Amino acid sequence: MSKLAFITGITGQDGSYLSELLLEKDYKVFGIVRRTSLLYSHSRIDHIREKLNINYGDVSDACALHQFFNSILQNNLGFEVFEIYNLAAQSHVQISFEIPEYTTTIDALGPLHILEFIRSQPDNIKNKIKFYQAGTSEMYGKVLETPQSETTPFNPVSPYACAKVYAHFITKNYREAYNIFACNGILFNHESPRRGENFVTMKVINGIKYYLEKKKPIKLGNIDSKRDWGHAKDYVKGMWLMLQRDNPDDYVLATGQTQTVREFVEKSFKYKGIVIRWEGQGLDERGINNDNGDLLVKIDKKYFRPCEVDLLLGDPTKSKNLLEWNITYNIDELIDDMFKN
Ligand code: NAP
Ligand code: G4F
Repeated sequence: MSKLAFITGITGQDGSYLSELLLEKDYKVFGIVRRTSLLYSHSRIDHIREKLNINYGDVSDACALHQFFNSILQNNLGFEVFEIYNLAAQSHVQISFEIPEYTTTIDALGPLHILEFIRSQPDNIKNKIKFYQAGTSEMYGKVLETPQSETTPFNPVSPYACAKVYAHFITKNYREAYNIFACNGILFNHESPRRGENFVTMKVINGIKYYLEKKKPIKLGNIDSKRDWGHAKDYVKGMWLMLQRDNPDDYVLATGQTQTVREFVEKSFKYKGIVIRWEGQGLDERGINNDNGDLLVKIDKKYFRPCEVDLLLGDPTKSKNLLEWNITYNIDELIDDMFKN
């Protein structure tokens, strides 16, 4: 009897770590990749590519998605479980202000296309399908409570977060209306050496490497927002654990610690033995190398968002107690891994 897993967003940061985890656990892993004019965008899964079953697809194309699901089920009769992880998203918050409709199509309607497939299945198949929806702490937006837990109301402040709130509630709705095993993960920021280059942590790590080589400063936006940063490897384990429970539910994954972007910058420079001192205010603020006066950080208004999420701090108590989920990387170990790998 085979354990089947299907991952949308398999070429992304989380999709690549989740694929590795599921292969180790002897799942047959399926996924979709988008057609691109160059293949380098699949580089996060190059090392395991021959072990994966990949088709071209897009979560906006329900027809192709359903055909792929049907062919998997027909070719694996008698399967034990079919776990579907919906990780595909336009996942960049600032970019969602530039392409709100596209973000909504992918991030809100993508999961609905999958849930509709599950709903259409006869009970004997439906009962063996489990669904994971990649929800986010961005849904808390201008937070109404700190720390944020599964019971904290959402108050989204970006097109990305609004789309994810729809995805959260449609997942819950299909769980309750159609008795589908569907879980929402509410994941706080998680990073890794595979993080996309335009998220702030990777931008800082790459920026420091570039400074050491070329003496050029890093340009950043709001450095006073606070984030609860963990390591993606820990978070994909949590996704899998959610689907191993007897009953579906929603869970927060977070470290329970928060830092400003400024503190992340300071810690990352310190890792390379550089002490940064701040001068000026607002858009004129600058980070200076305390030893030699070099300009390390410049503030650029281009990276400010129309609305900002000021403070994220998660309460992972439920996941710790029910999933026995724990983090294995603190912020310093995360920075170490991002520099070394
Ligand atoms: P990521 O690195 O940006 O990966 C996104 C993945 O989605 C990529 O594989 C991308 O494919 C794929 N994708 C985008 N649009 C698609 C479409 N229309 N059809 C099919 N695939 C599509 O994101 P991540 O950091 O791994 O995050 C995974 C999921 O967790 C996302 O849903 C994100 O919103 C959510 N999340 C992330 C965090 C975090 O801190 N990382 C926290 C909470 C929630 P390409 O490679 O072709 O671009
Ligand atoms: O790294 P970020 O772009 O991550 P953000 O916006 O928190 O979103 C990430 O985490 C969410 C979970 O809470 C995910 F759902 C989402 O998919 C994504 O993975 O920005 C972090 C903070 C923000 O306050 C931003 O304004 O850093 C600030 N920032 C300052 N300068 C910058 C920059 N962010 C980016 N990307 N680039 C900058 O230059």
